[in-house]
This record gives sequence, C-alpha cells and structure tokens, in this order.
Amino acid sequence: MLRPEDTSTRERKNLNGLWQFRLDSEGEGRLAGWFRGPLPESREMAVPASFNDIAADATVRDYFGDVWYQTSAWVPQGWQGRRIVLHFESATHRATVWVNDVEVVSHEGGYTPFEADITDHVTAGQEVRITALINNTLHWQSIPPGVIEDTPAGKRQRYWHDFFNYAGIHRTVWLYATDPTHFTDVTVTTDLDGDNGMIDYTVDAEGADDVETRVILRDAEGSEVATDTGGSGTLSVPGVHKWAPGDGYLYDLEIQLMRDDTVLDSYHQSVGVRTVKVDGIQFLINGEPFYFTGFGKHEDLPVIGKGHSDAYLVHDFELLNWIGANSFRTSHYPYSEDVLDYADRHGIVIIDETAAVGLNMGLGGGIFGGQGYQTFSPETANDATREVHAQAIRELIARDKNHPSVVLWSIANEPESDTEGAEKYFEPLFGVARQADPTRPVGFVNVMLAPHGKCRVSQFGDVLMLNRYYGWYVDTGDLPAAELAWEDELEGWASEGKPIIITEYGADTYPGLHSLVAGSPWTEEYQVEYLDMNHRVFDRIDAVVGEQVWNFADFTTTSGIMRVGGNKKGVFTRDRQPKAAAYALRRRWRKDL
Ligand code: BDP
Repeated sequence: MLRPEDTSTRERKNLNGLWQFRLDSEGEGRLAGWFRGPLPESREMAVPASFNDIAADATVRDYFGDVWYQTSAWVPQGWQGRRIVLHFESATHRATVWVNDVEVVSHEGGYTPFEADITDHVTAGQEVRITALINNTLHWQSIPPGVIEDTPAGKRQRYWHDFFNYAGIHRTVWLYATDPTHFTDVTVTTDLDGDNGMIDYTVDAEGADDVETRVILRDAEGSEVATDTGGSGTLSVPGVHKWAPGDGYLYDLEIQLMRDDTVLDSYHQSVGVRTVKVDGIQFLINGEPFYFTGFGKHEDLPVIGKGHSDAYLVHDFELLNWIGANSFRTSHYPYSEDVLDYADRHGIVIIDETAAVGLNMGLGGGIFGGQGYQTFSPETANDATREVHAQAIRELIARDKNHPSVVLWSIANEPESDTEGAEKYFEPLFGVARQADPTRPVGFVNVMLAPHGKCRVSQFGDVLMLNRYYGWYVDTGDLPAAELAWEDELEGWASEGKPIIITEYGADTYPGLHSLVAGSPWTEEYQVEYLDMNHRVFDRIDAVVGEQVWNFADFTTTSGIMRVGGNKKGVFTRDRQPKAAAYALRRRWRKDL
C-alpha cells in the first residue's frame, strides 16, 4: 500500500476535523443500520484524536466496545473517471467502514493503515457519507491482548500493558484519486560499495498491461542523478551522499507509469542510502559502529491522547536534539507515519516495534505479580493470536520498509520468554519478519523475569534488547547492590556474542520532589543517581551498544497504587518540562558541548 500523496497525477483530500460520534455500548448500531443515514443521537468529536479524554465524562474515558464515527465529504468534480480511494492511517483497535450504505473495508489492528477502492460507490461532484464503526476491546486474539472480566460492579476491561488504552481515529483520514492504472507499491533497498550507492527498486502496479515504468532519482537539490526503466532494477549513484545518523540526507525517487508519452501515475518515494548490519557485538550503520542514545517514547498527549499532533512532533524532535539523543524506540506500537518521515529527514534512528505488548501474565503493567492466567495456552494467547501477531509484523514492515531511519524491528515488548510455550509461539514470528524484510536485523525486547540463562526466545534475535530496572523494581533505593547485580547479569548476556541495546532503564520521578538523602526514590536527585549507576555499568561492557531511557516523557496509564497520575519515569514531564535528569543526560550525550 502506498501512503497517499499529492503529485502531478494524484490528488488527496484531508477529511480531518469534527466528525459525528457516539458510543454503542449495546452493540446495536450495526443491526439498526446507523450507517444508512445521519448517525442518531450523536455528538461532535475531533479527528484525529483519542475520544477518551475529550469528553469530561468517565463513561467515555473508560469505555470499551463499539463506537461510531461519521462524516460527509464532497467528492471533487474533477475526479470523474478517476479511481477513488478512502484511506485511514489508523483506527484503534479495529474498524469497519461504510461509504453511504455500502460496507467497504474492515481492518484489525490499531496502528497500521488500511484503505478501500470506493470508485464504484461514489460520484464525482456529489457528497458522500462515511461511517466508521470502531471497536477498542482487547481480547486474547488481539494485539495487544486483554480480557473482559465480570465483576460484581459490572464488566471491566483488563490488559497487561502499562499505558492507557486510548482509542479512536488517531491519524489522518484521506480521500484520494489516481488514474485507474496506478502504482500499488514500491520497495527500495540500498547498499554501498565504497563511495558508490546502489538502490534496488521494485514497483507493483495495477490496471493495464500496455504500460512501462520509468524511474528518476534526484538529489536533494533536485538534480537528476540516475534513471532507469522497468518494474525493478538497480540505480547506481557514484559519490553518493549517505543517509547517516544526524545527517538525514534524502534522494527523491520518482516512479512514473507511462503509456506512450503520457504519465498515468507519478509517485515520489524518498530514499536514504545507508546500510545496516550486525557484526559480532557491533551494530553497524554504513559500516561504522553505532551507539544508540535516546528513549522509549509513547504517543501520549494531554486531551488528544494518542492523536497525532504536528506541533508535538516537531517539539519532541527539538528536545531529542537538545538532549543529544540519536534514536528512539516506537514503544509499544507503530507510530504515525509523519513521525517516521520526520526521523528520515532529521537523521534520527528508529527501533520500530509492533503493538505486541502485555503478552506476559507474570507482569501487570510492567509491574511484577501474577495475573491469574497462563500466557500461552489454547484458551489464552494461542495459534490464532500468533496469526494476528504475524499479520501485525507484516503490516508494520509493509508500511515502514522504505524508511532509512528504521534500522531494527522489534516484534514484541516484554513477552513471557522463559517457557516452552513462548519458544514455540515466537520462533515462527522471527521467520515472518525476516521473510518480510531480509535487510534489517530483528529482535524482541526481553523482560527482567527472563534473565540471562532462562530466556528461550533471545536465541532467535540478531540483537539483544533488554529492559531492566535494577535500583527501581528490585534493589529499590540501593544503588550499590543494584550496580553489582546488574553488571553480573549483563556480563552473562555479553557472553552471547551479540550486540546489546538497553531498551529500558528508568525510575519514576515526581517533578519538584527533592532530597538531600542519597538513594531516595521518586526524587529528581534519585533519577540522576540511578541513571549514573546504569551508565557506569554500560560503560564497562563492550557488548552494550545502546542506551534508551524509559521514558522520554511522563505518560498516562490505568490507575494504580504504583502510578501517581500515570507513569512518571519521564525525563521530561508530560507537558515537556525537563526534570534534573534531562540536564544530566544532555551532559553525557551531547559530545559537542
Ligand atoms: C516495562 C514496560 C513499560 C513500562 C515500564 C515501567 O515495557 O511499558 O511502562 O516497564 O514499569 O515493563 O515503567
């Protein structure tokens, strides 16, 4: 699937704004045919945004089940004879969409795009009604999983990930038009031979046979540097300007679908020429050892929840630059494509993660303690779950394969990984990822409950990604003990001969809480001491090739006695003010100061 674009042959119309909205707690709207006319008893709702925090109403915030969104749009008159497509960048966690009275598409998974060719259901120059039934219930066959439990007070949605289950239409909805003969996909991979850049491309097209593909590569100044014809091929760029961390240099690959001298379709794909490779304990970008500095992040904002915001996008990258971070992980789901495009342009490196989080009944929201279920079993996470998980991996890679910023796939965060069930569940999923993308390393993020020697899934990964909380959840406040235990475990992992990225280490910190007493959890001083301790350990282990603090900013979770207005492990507050740790990290990471 291609991301909608405006080009010389393509036109798109943004459907964001205020849509009609209503909850459907009885699940009656489909049978009652709410899509057949104006949505009854509806209120207005912002798109893109999570619906949860917009209404000042706990029943909306904590709602699970069906919700309806509806809007109408005029199909431009000029689109007569064109192929017309309705495209959702995401709908969390699943959706079914109608155009006027016709059901056009359903999609499972809250963070990847889907679309429908609606040419036969609309008329250029006329208005069309678009209705989306969205459902945010988590169950054992959803990624991420959850359960609905019957309690004396009624049904309750439970899930095992440590962030609030925001839902709705979080990203842009587009109507777009192309020629009936059009491209459907493009894949680029890049390689280097000294100063020579090589770009392999493959396109897919649909519509007619009597067409030819022409490709034109232009540099950032717009000068043509290579051309080719045919549905696949290799472009060679002597004296290539590489894409590199901190240098987001992009070429523009224009693909044209030609009939004689007419361009039926033109699409622009940006290309960063770089290589990624794991070699022993090193993670190489362009053949040079790379050390990740940065964070695990979240899409989490006041009022709009997981709704995309361009203002926060730019601001967050400004803060990454300010603090000297060269990377982040899209914990714990695929982020908006706007984020990946921005990272490409600004040379920020990304570990790209699926929404497979909370597949671990030894943990609840990142906190130890049994949950009363078995993780992998015919009744819980089973073969059907794995199929949904595999599809989530395929969709992530299909969407993000062309981003030079993405250097590593993370297929899950902190799943159970010390059991036979886990080994059986995960082994084929690594194969799914490698088949979808043979060019990038693949890994998963290991949890403290499956330490070195016990984990049965790490054997399948190219890289070891570890989340550890020595000095926080264990050895709380006792950093000397934490330092010994942490180094001991890390030395074990280092013996595996693979690069290690510490994908989470962090301490909850209440902004403004201070203490003169060393080792006082929750204070700004402790967050700094805790990070310092971790850094001493990392600096002693050669196999550690990255440190990503948990978390970039404070974020919202379900309520609990361990969560004070959410998770407070942010180095910045939720409104992006620095805690003392921000300055400490800046001193460590900004080599230029
Ligand atoms: C880890 C999880 C992360 C949590 C974090 C924590 O990967 O989602 O928010 O711990 O407890 O277990 O803060």
